[in-house]
Amino acid sequence: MAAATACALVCAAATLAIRQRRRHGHLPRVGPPAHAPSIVLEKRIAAAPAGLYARGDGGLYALPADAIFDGFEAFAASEAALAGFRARGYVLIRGGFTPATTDAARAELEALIKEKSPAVASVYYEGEARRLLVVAGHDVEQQQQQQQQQQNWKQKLHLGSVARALPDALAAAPARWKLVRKVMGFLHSGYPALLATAEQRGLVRAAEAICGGAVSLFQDMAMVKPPAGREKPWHQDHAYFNIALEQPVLGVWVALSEVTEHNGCMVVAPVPPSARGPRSHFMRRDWQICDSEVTAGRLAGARTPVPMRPGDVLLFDSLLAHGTDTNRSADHRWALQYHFKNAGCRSTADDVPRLVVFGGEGRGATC
Ligand SMILES: O=C(O)CCC(=O)C(=O)O
Repeated sequence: MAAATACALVCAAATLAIRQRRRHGHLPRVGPPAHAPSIVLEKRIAAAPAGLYARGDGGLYALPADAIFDGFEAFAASEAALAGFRARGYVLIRGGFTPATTDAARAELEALIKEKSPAVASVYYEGEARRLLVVAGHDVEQQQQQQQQQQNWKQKLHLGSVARALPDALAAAPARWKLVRKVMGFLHSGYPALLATAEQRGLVRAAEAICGGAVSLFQDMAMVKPPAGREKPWHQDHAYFNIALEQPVLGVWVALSEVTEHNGCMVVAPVPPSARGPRSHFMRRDWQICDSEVTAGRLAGARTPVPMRPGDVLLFDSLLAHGTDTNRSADHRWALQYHFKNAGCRSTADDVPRLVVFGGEGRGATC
C-alpha cells in the first residue's frame, strides 16, 4: 500500500512538471535517433486465411453513428464521447486534420522514404525487397537466414533481419521506396508538416482526456502500405509495449490517403471492456493473435472495417484487437500512427512481464 501511494505521488509530481512544461508549448516525445536508421527487411509471409478481415455478423457491427465525431472539437464538446470511447475502445474523428495539413504530410512522407539515409530510427521494407538482394550469384537472403538460426530467443522474436546500413543492392535500386512498409521515429527528420500532425492541439487534448492527464508521445510510425503490401495480422498494441496493463495507452491512426477495405483499412473488433483483456499472442506471420480466434468466436462476430478519408483519425485503446489486410489496389495506402501514454508513468526495458501476460506459448496456450 505504501509503495502504491509513493508511486502515485511520483506519477502526480511528474505529471505536474510536464503540465508546466506543456504550458510553454512542449510535448514530451521520443528524442532524435542516435545513429543512421536501422534497415529492417521483413520476412516474406504466407497469405492470411480467407475472410480474416471481412465484416463480422452481417454488418451488425457497422460503424455506429455515435462513434463518429466531426473534428476534435466535437469530440471534446460531447459529454458522452469519453464514455463511448471506453465502452467501444475506439472513436473515429472525421476531418481531424485539414486537407492542407494532410496533403503536406503525405508529400513529406513520400520525400522522406525516397531519401537514402533519412534521420529516422528505422525503415522497414516489405519481404519482397529481398529479391533485390540476390546479387551476382551471392544470396544475401540465405546468408541472413543462416545468421537468424544462430540467434537467441529475443533476437528471434524480431520480425525480420536488421542491418545497420542499406544493403548496396537496395541502395542502388531507385524504386526501392516502393517497397517501404513502415518508418519508425520520424519526428526529428526535418519535415515540419509531419511533425505538426503529432503536435496538433485537438489531438493532444483528446489524448490527455483519454490518458487522464498530461501525455507523452512515446512512439511515432508512418505506416505505408504499397500495392500488394503485406497484412498486419490481428493484435493488441499493448502486447508490443513494456507498460503496465493498467496504464491507459492511446493509439492514433491518421489516414493520409483514402483508405478502404480494398487497400488495407484498419479492421477493429470492438468488444465490451469486460471482454477486452490481454489476449495470447503467438509468433506466426507476426507477433499476433491466433487466426482461429478471429475467424470464429467473439472477435469474429465483432470485426468492423473502418474506411477513412484523408485527414480522418482513429483513436483506439491499446487493448482493442485490430489488423489490416494486404493492399489489393494499385496505389499506395498512406497513414501515420502515434502512441500516447500518461506522461507520469513509465515503460521499462524488461520484456519479461509483458511476455508473461501476452506470450501465448509461455502460458501453455495453443494456436
Ligand atoms: O497500418 C497498418 O497497416 C497497421 C498498423 C497497426 O495496426 C500497427 O502497427 O499496430
